[in-house]
Amino acid sequence: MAEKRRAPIVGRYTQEELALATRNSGMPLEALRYDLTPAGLHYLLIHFDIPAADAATWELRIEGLVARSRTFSLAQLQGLPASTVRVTMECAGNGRGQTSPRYPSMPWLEEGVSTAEWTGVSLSLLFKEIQVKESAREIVFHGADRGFDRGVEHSFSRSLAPAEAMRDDVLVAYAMNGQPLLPQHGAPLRLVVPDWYGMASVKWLARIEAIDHAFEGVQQMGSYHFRTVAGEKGVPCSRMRVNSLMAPPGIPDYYGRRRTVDAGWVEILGRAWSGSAPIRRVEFAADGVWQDAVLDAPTGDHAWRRWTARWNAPSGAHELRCRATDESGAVQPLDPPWDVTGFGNNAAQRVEVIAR
Ligand SMILES: Nc1nc2c(c(=O)[nH]1)N[C@H]1C(S)=C(S)[C@@H](COP(=O)(O)O)O[C@H]1N2
Ligand SMILES: [Mo]
Repeated sequence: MAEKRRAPIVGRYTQEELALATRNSGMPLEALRYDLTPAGLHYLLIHFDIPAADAATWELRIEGLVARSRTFSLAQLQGLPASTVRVTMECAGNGRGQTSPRYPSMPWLEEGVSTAEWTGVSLSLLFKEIQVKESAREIVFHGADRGFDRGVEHSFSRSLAPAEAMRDDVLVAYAMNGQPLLPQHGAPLRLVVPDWYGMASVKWLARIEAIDHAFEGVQQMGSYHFRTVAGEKGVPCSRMRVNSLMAPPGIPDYYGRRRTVDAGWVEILGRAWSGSAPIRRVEFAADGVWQDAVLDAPTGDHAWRRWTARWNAPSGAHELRCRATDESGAVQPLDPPWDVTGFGNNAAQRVEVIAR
């Protein structure tokens, strides 16, 4: 595939980045207080345009290396046994805007993450009927949205290995938080792949195809790889790295977002998640002094975990941070890990606060 990678940027955001940032909203960090992000506050990442989609005539075609190709209407899928899964989804590019030089793309600071309850049909249930052949090497999921990236026209399509696609918790979802999907979240149908970065959860899902080779689509091979230098093959982005955020305490300044709190005891609340292993520990720091945060009970195998910490704030300027560790032993780094296209930045958050 032609690699016409954009040149990295040091310094001010470009008009193109601002256009992406206004189309693709993040979750306001105060929404970390909700176990489930209300649909209208869930972050958004839409590469092209939201396609015109009519739920009454929408069809999902499953074909390729399968014993029985089939086309399902939405009503047919809704007639099958339903599953609901609570999923924390994070954009692989979350944190890109904090790295320098940065790759010209969606300049997330840290707000490209949210949690929703998705309802739909388990893909493994559909596959029982369709029967994927032994010769299938990958399952490709095609979205109905289309556009260009780096000069190549394509639909947003992604693939998974059959074993990954067959997991019971991988859903063809038609509802979010108990309501029909909103247009911006993939109405009327989307894939939801728990634990993986968001790009795997293909929205406006129109076609599923079993193929006998590695899928080479732009969104599969061109993008979504960890690469230390441009042009190298790299490692595909898959499961979310361990990460955490706090809801910035106190009240913000309108323009600079800097926080003000009253001196004395401050309750800090946040969330921690990892697509690789359960959360083991969260630490909170004020001015570089780390303490263990208190973890709430988990609310699902694929959802973020709430944590709290108490901080006795002396008057003056302070820097707050938090970092999580998962059961694999992975811990968030203090500085952004280097990646050419700005994927997977799970560096510990920094929040500047003035206590008065
Ligand atoms: N068809 C399609 N699916 C897509 C995308 C897209 O642009 N088109 N964006 C992906 C990316 S990069 C992310 S992070 C998630 C975001 O899902 P959300 O907008 O519902 O939060 O959708 C994924 N699925
Ligand atoms: Mo993303």
